Amino acid sequence: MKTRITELLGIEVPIIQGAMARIADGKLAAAVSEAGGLGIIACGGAPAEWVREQVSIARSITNKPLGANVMLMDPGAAQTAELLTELGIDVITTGAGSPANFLPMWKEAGIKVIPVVASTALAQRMERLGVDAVVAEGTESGGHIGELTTMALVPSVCSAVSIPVIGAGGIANGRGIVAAFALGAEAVQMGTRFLTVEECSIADAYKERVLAAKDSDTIVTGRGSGHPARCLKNKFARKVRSLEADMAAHGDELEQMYLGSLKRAIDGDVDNGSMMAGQIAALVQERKTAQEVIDELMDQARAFGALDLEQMAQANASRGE
Ligand code: TUI
Repeated sequence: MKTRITELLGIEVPIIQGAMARIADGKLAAAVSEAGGLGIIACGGAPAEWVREQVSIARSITNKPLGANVMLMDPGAAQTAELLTELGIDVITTGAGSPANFLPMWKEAGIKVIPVVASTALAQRMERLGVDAVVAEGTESGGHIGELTTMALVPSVCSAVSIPVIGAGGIANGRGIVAAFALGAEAVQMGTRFLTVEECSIADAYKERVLAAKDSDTIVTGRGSGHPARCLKNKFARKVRSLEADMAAHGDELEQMYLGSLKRAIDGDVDNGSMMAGQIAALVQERKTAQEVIDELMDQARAFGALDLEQMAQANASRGE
């Protein structure tokens, strides 16, 4: 199917795999791209050698368009930004800040740039800078989050900008895709839905927690330190929340706890790790391949017979005319 996003990126279905820090590697991203969506390698916190290796792994699996994410709070963001340009990545998404400093370099190299935004004001600033599209990510998402819900953010961003908008946060099935399009999106980004696919390399114990999660099983840590992040409830998250009640007394201890917390989760320590996941983990109930997930999502979305996704995307593309 065609929307402004599938045309812009040269992909077959309007589904982008969210960049999940320390999780979304070359193997996962390649599987999603090969299935017709856009796979994204998450470079946040990763050394240059790892990024180089993952891009090479992905390229050995697929020749289809491939993306990478630069986490702007990462102290190594500038180095990653340059490396990805050198490696000739097709698409760069950014998170947790403004990519203004890197934009001229990326555009010069012909890279499609898609910042993730959590507010309408930032979406407008990004459009003025000349980005290709934005991901409007609601607070239902896993990982680092803003305040606004997808339901409020996506239509607000769509009314304020003319570039295409990708909806994200709380989307994991065909209903979610159709809902995002109804709000004005021309594609969706999903992270949590891809946590349990075969090509995702996290420990089985983490996957089992995602599969078992109910809708009330996520919690937001880090509000106290100004870096809110949604993860599954566990011993780690509860301890962080209780220490956050008194930041002055526990700031140092919290910093120690966060060190390596993503890696612990990915390695299967479901008690002491931070298992990032979105609220929609409740809907993720099976293990499939990336190809099976993408096929199922598109079948489900199309099954809402009265709602033609391509027609909706065309209407969304001509908004404001
Ligand atoms: O970036 C994300 N999600 C992430 S990053 C990440 S890595 C991490 N590791 C450990 C602890 C915490 C994080 C995990 N998940 N999503 C995109 C996103 N960007 N969400 C919200 C924002 C955002 C917030 C404020 C973007 C810009 C912004 O303001 C920038 C400005 O200049 O106004």
